[in-house]
Amino acid sequence: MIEDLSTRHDLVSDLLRMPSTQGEWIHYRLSDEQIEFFRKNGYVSGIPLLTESQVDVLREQLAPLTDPSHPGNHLFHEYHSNESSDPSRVLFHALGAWRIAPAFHDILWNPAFTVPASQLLDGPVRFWHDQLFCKPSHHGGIVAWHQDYSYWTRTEPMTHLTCWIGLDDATRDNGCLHYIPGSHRWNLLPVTGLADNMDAIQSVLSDEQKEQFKPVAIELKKGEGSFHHPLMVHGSFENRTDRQRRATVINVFRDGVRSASNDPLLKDVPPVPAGKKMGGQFFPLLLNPNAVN
Ligand SMILES: O=C(O)CCC(=O)C(=O)O
Repeated sequence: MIEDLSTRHDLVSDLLRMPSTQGEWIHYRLSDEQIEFFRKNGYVSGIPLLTESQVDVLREQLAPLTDPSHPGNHLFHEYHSNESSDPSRVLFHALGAWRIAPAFHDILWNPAFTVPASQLLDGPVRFWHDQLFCKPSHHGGIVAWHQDYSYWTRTEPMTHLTCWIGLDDATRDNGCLHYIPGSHRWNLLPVTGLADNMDAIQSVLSDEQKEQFKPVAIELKKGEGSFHHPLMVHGSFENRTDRQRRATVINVFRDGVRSASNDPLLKDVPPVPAGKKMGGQFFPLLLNPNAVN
C-alpha cells in the first residue's frame, strides 16, 4: 500500500537541506532587477532551482510514474499518457506527483523556489497543484498557447504563480516553453484546448493582441526554472530531436486565495466551500516569509 504523501507537510527525503540562517534564506532572493523584469514582462527565467544530483533523483522517480500501472497511479488528480488526440505527437501530462514520489513532494518546499515565489506573490506561498509535462524524443507533442488562469477561475482572487522547472536542457528544438511578453496585461481568455491545435488561441484574440503576439523562446538548462504570471500566454512546440524534454511545474497562490466553487477543486479532493480560504491536506502553506526573514 503506497503512502499518500499529501498528509506530510514536512520533508520526507534527503533531497533538500533547508536554510538554517537568515543569510542562507537571503541567498535565494531574486534581485530587484529580476522582480522588475517580471512585473514588466510577466515572467522571469533562468533561475537556478535544482542541482544536477537533485535533477537525477527527480528523473529516477519520474520514470516509474509514467507507467499507468504504478501502484500510486490512483493518487494522480489527472493523468494523461498522451493528452494529444494524435498518437504520433505525445504529451504526457499529470497532476499530483507530489502525493506519490518523495522527491516531487519535497521540491515544493525547495527554498530556491519558495523564496522567489514569495517575492513575486508579495506574501506567503500556498500550494495549488503540481504538473508533469513530458515530451518523448522524435514524436513529442505541443502544448497549445494558453493562460493558466483560464483553467483556474474556481479559485480567487487571481494571485497565482507558475514555476516551470526543466528536468532536461530545454531548447527551441526539443520543445521549450515560449512566452508572449506583456500578455499578462491582457484580459482573461477562454480555454481553447491544450494539446492539439497550437494556434487555436488566435480565434479569441483582438487585432491588437494579434499584433503584440511576439513569442520568445525560454531556453533553459536542466535544473533551471522560469516563473510566470497567471495571465501570461505561453505554449511549446513539438519535440523532434532525439532527446526527451521533461519538466515539472509547481502552481501556487498567495495565502488567502479562496475557493470559488462548491465542487471538488481537484479530482478526489474534498470540496472547499465557495468563499472559504484554501488550505488543509491538499493545499499546504509552503513558505511564510515573515517567519524566516
Ligand atoms: O511544459 C510545457 O511545455 C508547458 C507548461 C505549461 O503549460 C505551464 O507551465 O503552465
